[in-house]
Amino acid sequence: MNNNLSRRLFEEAQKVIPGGVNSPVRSFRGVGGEPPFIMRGRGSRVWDADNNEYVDYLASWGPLVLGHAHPSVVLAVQESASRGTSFGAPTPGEVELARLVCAALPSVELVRLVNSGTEACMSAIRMARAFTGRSKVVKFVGCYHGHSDGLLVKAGSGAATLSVPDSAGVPAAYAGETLLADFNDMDSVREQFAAHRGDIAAVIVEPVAGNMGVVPPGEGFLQGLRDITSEHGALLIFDEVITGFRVAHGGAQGLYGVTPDLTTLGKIIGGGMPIGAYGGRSDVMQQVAPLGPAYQAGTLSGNPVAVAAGIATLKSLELPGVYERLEETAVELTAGLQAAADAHEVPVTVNRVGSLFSMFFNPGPVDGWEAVTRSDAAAYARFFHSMLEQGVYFAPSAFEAAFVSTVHTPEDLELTLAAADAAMEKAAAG
Ligand code: HOZ
Repeated sequence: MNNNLSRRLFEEAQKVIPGGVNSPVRSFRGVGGEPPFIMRGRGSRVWDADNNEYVDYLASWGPLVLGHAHPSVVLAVQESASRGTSFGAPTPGEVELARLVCAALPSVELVRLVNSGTEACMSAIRMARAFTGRSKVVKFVGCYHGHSDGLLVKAGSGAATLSVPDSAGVPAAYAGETLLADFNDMDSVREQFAAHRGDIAAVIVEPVAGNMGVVPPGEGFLQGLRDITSEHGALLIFDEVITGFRVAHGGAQGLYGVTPDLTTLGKIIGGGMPIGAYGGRSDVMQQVAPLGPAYQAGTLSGNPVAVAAGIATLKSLELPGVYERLEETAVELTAGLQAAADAHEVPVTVNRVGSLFSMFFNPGPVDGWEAVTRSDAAAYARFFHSMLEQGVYFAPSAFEAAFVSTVHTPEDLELTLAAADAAMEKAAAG
C-alpha cells in the first residue's frame, strides 16, 4: 500500500500541530505507525491522500450513522450555509432539532444545544450541582465524558489508550470532586454514597460504555443507579453522546427503559458537524441562564449549519426499518468477525449493542474496566494494521468502539470478513 503523501502530510503536520493531530485518538500511538490523511468519503468508504480506499467502521467516532456525504445531509448543509453560517441569534432550525430530540427522548423536557460532547457533559454537571447545591460527582473508571477538568479522572478513550487517564494540568481540587466507581458494580456505587452522604450531586454514566470498547450494562445496573440516586437526592446523568440515536432511536434510555434526570448528546445529532446537547427534567434545566443562576453560553451554540445536518440525519433515522437494518448488518458482521477469530484460535470477545460494537482480544466475558485491561493490545494492533492494509478502517486503539452505518453493504461485509480471516492469522502470529 502506497502511503507516501500521507507520510509527508504527517511530517508537515507535526511541525505545526502538537503530535500532528487535533485529537490524540487520531495519532495511531495505540497501535503504532502513522495515520492516513483522509481526503474524502462517500457512503461506507473513505479515501486517503494516496487514494487508498477503505471500508470505514470509524464513522468519525460515531456520528456518521448514515455514512459519508449522505445526499440529504449534504443538501441540508449546502442550503443552510448558503443562507449564512452563523448569526449569534436564535434560528428556527434550533427549535426543530430540539423538538426532534425531545420527541425521541421523553426524559428530555428542555434541551440546550452546545458545540461538543465535552461541553454537554461539563454543562450537565454544572446544572446538577446548581440544582442540588452539592459538589461531588460519581463517574465510572474507563468511562469518558470529554476532556473537561473534573472528568479526566480514570478516563477511557484516548486518555486510557495513551496512558494519561488522569491528565496533567488538572488541579487536585477539581479531581477531588470526582468520585470513582466501577462500571457494572453497584457495590462500588453504594460505597461512595455511604462515604459521601449528602455531598453527591450526580452520577454520570455512559449507559452502554463506549469509550473502553463497548461494555453493555449488566442486568439491573442502570436501574440500580436510578434507584440509588433517587434515594439520595442526587441526579442521574446518562452520557448518550455515543449511544444517542445509535443503539436505538430512543437511545440507551429507551432500550433499557431507565429514565435519567439529565442526558448529554453529541455526534449523531450533528450528522457529522460539531454539536452537543444537554437536556432533561424541566426543573433542573431551569437552572441555566437566562432562566436561572447557572451560566452556560456559546457564540456558535446551535450553529445553523450543524443544526441543519442534525435535522437531516434525525429525519432519515425516523424512516421505518432503519434500526432493524442497522442491527441485522451488525449481527452478521460481528458473527463473522467472531468466527474469523475462532477459526484462528485467537481469543476474542465481541460485545455489541445495536450497531455499536467492539472486539476485545481476550477470552471474556468483558463486563467492566478490569476485564477490558486484560485485553491483548498488541494482538489488536496486528489485527488493525492487517485490516488497514487490506482496506478496512477500524479505530486505531484496542479500547474504542466500531460503528455500523445504514450504508454498509453485503459487499462491504464480504470484503471485511475476508480481510478479517487474514488479519486474525496475523493477530495469532504474535
Ligand atoms: N469519544 C470519542 C472517542 N471514543 C472521541 C474522539 C476524540 O477524542 O477525538
